[in-house]
Amino acid sequence: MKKTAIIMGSDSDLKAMQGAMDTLKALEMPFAVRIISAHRTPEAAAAFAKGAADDDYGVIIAAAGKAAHLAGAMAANTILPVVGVPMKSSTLDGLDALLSTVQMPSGMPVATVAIDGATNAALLAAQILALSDPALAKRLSDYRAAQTAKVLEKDARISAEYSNL
Ligand code: RP5
Repeated sequence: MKKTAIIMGSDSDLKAMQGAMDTLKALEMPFAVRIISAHRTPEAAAAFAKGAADDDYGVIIAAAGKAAHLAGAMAANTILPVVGVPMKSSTLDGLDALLSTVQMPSGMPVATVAIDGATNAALLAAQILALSDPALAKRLSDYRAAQTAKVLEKDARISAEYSNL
């Protein structure tokens, strides 16, 4: 299976991205975790994106906060799908990063998930790679079924406890 890259602009993004690592692990997907910044290490960012397809990556997840250009910088240097995760910051609650990540110009797409949406970024990566991997597609279907069962179980429990019919 092709690898997924989880790139973060700073080690301060690590905690918010834990959900992506947990989800990829649960789906038995190989992934690399790197700290690469569009602004602080721009050469490394370009080099990673340019080499990613040859290095057997299939999807790049790029998480950054504030004036978040990491996902766009990745997209500029590869035709691999890039999933952008805007990071919540202390000053503008992530709205700055959301707009910076989502407002890509036509011709250069970044699939942007919610602010701190690490888990959905991993699931989107899985869905992309599952197109050519039936075993992964089965694990994704099982993941969905388990999620559905959990909600149905909560509905039954809460309904029995709180309804007054
Ligand atoms: C962004 O700036 C990073 O992705 C991080 O979310 C934010 C703050 O970085 P630090 O100053 O905490 O390293 O580039």
